[in-house]
Amino acid sequence: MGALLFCSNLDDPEEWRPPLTKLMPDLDFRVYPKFGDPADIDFAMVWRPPEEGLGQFKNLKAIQSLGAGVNQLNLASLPKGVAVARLVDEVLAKAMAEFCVLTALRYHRNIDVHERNSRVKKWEYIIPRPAEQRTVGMLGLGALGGTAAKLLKTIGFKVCGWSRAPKTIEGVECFAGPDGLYRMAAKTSIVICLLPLTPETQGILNRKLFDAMPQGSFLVNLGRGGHLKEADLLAALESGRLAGATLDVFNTEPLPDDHPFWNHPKILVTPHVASTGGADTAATLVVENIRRARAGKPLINQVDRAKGY
Ligand code: NDP
Ligand code: OXD
Repeated sequence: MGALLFCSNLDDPEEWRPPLTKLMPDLDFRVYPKFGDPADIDFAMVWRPPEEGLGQFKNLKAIQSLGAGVNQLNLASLPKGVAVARLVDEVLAKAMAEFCVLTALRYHRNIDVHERNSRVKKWEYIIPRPAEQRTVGMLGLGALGGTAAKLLKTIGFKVCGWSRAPKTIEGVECFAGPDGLYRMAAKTSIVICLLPLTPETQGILNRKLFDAMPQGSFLVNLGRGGHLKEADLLAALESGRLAGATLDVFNTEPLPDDHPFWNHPKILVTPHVASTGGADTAATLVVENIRRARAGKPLINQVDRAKGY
């Protein structure tokens, strides 16, 4: 039987080893760079591939991303014919949906303004509006965006969503395709990005999108740093086109100390914490994928390498 290679500069292998070996006691769990004979490795759990790539593992059947996103794997660089799966489950999706509700309510109930006011002892009564008068737009209606859209709906918000292929979700006004994006943006004063980062979505949070949104709207980026044109955001906040932004993901993480986002009064920086899956709950899914890979079956959450997500 083959061995599993664990390779991450972020994740602790000792968090994964116990739940995986509990479910699969004969699992041969090896941690990069001490993997022994590369020919033994048939399954890899990876956040970012090592610098030399994964080409030396000639018997590799599948790669389990340690994230829900896979852009950091650089799909084109991975050995051809090897299946790739994303790590996303109900626990992660629920935590992400909570974060979306939290950020949407923070803007909807003007908490960002009250936070700023409280620093300068300013008593400003702003009449709260019902959630039904606010439209939130989700960019991405997949495992995460779709779950968040439904939870936002239960709060009372009007919810719109945008995907690549047309979709139907009860209670959510769905848009698709490039022109659908701007039709949706015109209706939504809080846009939340939960897209995968692909060549098509790179830089999609840009001036054209901000100009299509109502004056004084809000942006929440939970996808990847590469979705955002940073200079366009700063200009939109400066002009008042956007009234605030919450950013959880960045081109360089941790965000460098001298980055202008840190001290910006209208930007909330969070350190890639919108959601995360725990090893304990996700181990079942990983073990199932090890079994499937070894049996030559499609993986759970298998990525379409041509589409990039
Ligand atoms: P999915 O693959 O399940 O869904 C992706 C969605 O984006 C789909 O609705 C898809 O459309 C849509 N989409 C993709 N490309 C385009 C396009 N060109 N135009 C319009 N819509 C497009 O992904 P998840 O929901 O699981 O995850 C989304 C992203 O969230 C991840 O890739 C990752 O970057 C990020 N993430 C962030 C975390 C954080 O803590 N900040 C944690 C986990 C993930 P269609 O349905 O038509 O295919
Ligand atoms: C991600 C994750 O892909 O944290 O961002 O899972």
